[in-house]
Amino acid sequence: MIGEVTNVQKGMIEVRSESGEFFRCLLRGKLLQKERTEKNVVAVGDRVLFERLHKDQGIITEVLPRDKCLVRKGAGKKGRHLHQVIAANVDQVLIVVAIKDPPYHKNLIERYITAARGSDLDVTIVFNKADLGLSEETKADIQKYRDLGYRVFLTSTVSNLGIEEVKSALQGRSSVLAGSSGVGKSSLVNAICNSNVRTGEVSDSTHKGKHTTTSSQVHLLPDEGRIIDVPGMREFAISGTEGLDEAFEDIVELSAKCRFRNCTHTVEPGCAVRQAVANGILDERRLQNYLRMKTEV
Ligand SMILES: Nc1nc2c(ncn2[C@@H]2O[C@H](COP(=O)(O)OP(=O)(O)OP(=O)(O)O)[C@@H](O)[C@H]2O)c(=O)[nH]1
Ligand SMILES: [Zn+2]
Repeated sequence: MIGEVTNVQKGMIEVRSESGEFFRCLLRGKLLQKERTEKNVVAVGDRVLFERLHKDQGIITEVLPRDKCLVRKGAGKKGRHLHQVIAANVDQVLIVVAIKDPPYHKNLIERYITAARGSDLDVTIVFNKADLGLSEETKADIQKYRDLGYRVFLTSTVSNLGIEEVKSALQGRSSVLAGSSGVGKSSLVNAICNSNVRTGEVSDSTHKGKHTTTSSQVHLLPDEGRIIDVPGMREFAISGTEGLDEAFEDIVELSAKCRFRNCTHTVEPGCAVRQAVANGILDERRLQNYLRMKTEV
C-alpha cells in the first residue's frame, strides 16, 4: 500500500493510507539500520510504501524520493551538524506569528524565510490575533515584509478576518506551518479545515501555550491541498546559507556599493550597508541577524 507519514514518534510512525485509514507502522529492518546512522530516514510528509501486518499495524518497506522539504539544523549533540527534515514534500511555508500574546520576533521570521528560500519554498506570512489591536509599529513591519515581496495576511480566528484569504492561499498547495507555540496555528487549522484540533490557552505569566501541539500533524484541506502543522519552534537553526542572500536581498543590493568587494559590513570604511544603517534605511537588528546567520552554519 502507499501512504503518507502523518506523525513520527520514537519507535512508532503513523501512516495514512490513500483511503484515509491510519496505521501504526515500524520500519523494515534495512530502513531501521539506516535510521541508526542517518537522521530523517522518515519524516512527516513522506510518501511511503507499507505492508499491513494486522489490524492497524504495518511495516514501512520503502520511503519514496522526497520533493522539497523544510529543513533545519538538528538539535542536540548527536544531531548537531545533521539536517533535520521538519516537513517533507511541501511547496510553501506559512509563517504564523501573533501581533501580540506572544509577541513576534523578527529574527525568527527571518530565519524561517531563509530556511524556506534555501529549499525553494514559497513564503507566506500570517499575522494572527488581529482582533487584539494593531500597533503602528506592527503595521510598519507588515508593510516591510510586503515591500520585500512576501504575501502577508492579517487574520483573526476570533473575528474570522482574513481566514478566507488564507484558505485560498493554501488551496491545492502543500504547506507547512511554522511558528512559535501559542500564536494560533491550531486555531487557524480549525478555521480553515472546519476540523477540531485541540487548542491551548496561553498562560499569562509565561506566554507559553498550555495545551501545546507536541507532535506534527498533517491536515487535508476540504478540496485539495494539505497542511503540515509542526510543534512550535522557539529556535530555528538554519542548515545552510543557500537562502540567505535571497532572504536579505536588500542587504545584498546595498553591499554592491561597498568600497571593498569582500566587505564584512562590520569595520570597513566605505561600507554602504553600515551607511544605510546610519541613515535609518536599514535596521541594525536586521543586519546583525544576517551577519550572525552567515557565520553560524
Ligand atoms: N485573540 C485571539 N486569540 C487567538 C486567536 N487565535 C488563537 N487564539 C488563542 O491563542 C491561544 C493559542 O492558540 P492555539 O491555536 O492553541 O495556538 P498554537 O499555535 O496551535 O499553539 P501550539 O499548539 O502550542 O503550537 C488560544 O488561547 C487561542 O484561543 C486570534 O485570532 N485572536
Ligand atoms: Zn559593507
